[in-house]
Amino acid sequence: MSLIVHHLNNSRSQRILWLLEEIGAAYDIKYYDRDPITNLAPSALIAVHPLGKSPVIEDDGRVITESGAITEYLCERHGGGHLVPERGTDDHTTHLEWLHFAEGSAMTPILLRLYTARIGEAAAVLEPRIAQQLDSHFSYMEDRLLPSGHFIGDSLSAADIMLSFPAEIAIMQGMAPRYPKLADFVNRCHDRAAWRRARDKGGAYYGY
Ligand SMILES: N[C@@H](CCC(=O)N[C@@H](CS)C(=O)NCC(=O)O)C(=O)O
Repeated sequence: MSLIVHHLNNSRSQRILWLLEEIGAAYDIKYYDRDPITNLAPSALIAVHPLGKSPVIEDDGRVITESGAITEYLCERHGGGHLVPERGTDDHTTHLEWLHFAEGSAMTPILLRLYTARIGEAAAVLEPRIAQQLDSHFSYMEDRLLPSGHFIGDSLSAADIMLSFPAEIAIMQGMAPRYPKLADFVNRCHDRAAWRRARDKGGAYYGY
């Protein structure tokens, strides 16, 4: 089989497994476990790509990194037109915006909070700005979720899959009461048969 996902437990690569299950592509998984103390990826991932991060995929020997790029690549190469609005439409442009918002914008305050939480009082001066940015990004998602339960159109898109990761973090951090539509969105993602297949194949995923 030529398509391989280098998959780290409890990580963003879970949504790549989900995407592959949704489009019905055949793939193999190479598993990597986070260090139980540092929570970092093992050095074996550096042998795959210098950044040593996950997800990384290999397709016919071509190594590809970055969730957003991997998602676009897999949809185009193996997606058969599923999960992406028709090119040239306004929905396609909106889809690109959301797909890249997930890593390019939403993850920034999430990661800042993750790191500053470890240094406690020393980070107090940054806290108001981080809290404001977290609320700004999650509120934007909450407000733009459509009555269909998706970010674009009436059905699941690749952008929904990308956005599921920051949405899951909001819910894991206890924000469901503040963002109830995001909480529903996460529940509906997890109810999908393809999501459950991916979870079963991927192993540990934050207790979900
Ligand atoms: N923007 C990258 C982020 C990749 C990333 O940071 N992955 C995390 C997993 S969620 C990772 O590999 N962390 C392990 C480490 O940094 O050692 C993407 O979306 O692919």
